[in-house]
Amino acid sequence: MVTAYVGLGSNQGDSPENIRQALRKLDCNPGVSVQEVAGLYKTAPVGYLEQDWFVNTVARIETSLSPDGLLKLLLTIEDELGRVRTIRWGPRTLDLDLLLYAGEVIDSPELTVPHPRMQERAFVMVPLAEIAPDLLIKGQRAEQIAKILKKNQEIVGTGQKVW
Ligand code: A4P
Ligand code: MG
Repeated sequence: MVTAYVGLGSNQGDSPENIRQALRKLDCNPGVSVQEVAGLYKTAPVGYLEQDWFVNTVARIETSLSPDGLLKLLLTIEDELGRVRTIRWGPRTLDLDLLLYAGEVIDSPELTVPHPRMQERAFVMVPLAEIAPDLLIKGQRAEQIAKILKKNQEIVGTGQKVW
């Protein structure tokens, strides 16, 4: 078993419910156990701006799946929860990103880990810092990165927990 972190985001449909269902599906897989999930955050869209705010959170899991196996599971859950891919960075019922996998560095055509944009994004780093403040990302503490990003990206903690 190794530790991995998964980012969850939604800005279509019942976003908290989409995230709750995604976590349930993840935990139901025999190769995955959900350990801890940050609260839900409302976040301004990044990248493609003409869309609603997102609901985001981050989960820590234990897994016996390989990185590719885990990515496949994430893509399957996205499909099951009705995600239709249209615009890159555009609206989605559910987006699951593999952020970190056991401290591994992976660079294949299908999978890049650590997720290449995570340390620039408050919607990833703020919930990540809530459950893993001391985690080091390129030598810097998650909490420190989150504190800086929070200053110029809009993010509101709701205090709502779905796990
Ligand atoms: N892929 C490669 N590495 C990974 C990884 N570490 N985790 C590949 C997940 N997928 C990875 O992803 C396209 C392909 O990336 C996958 O098939 C997989 O093989 P996608 O989810 O279909 O495309 P996308 O999400 O539209 O694009 P991308 O570049 O992954 O976007 P991001 O970085 O996921 O950003 N604003 C707010 N506030 N909150 C959000 O959650 N999300 C996005 C999406 C943009 N703006 C946002 C939010
Ligand atoms: Mg994605």
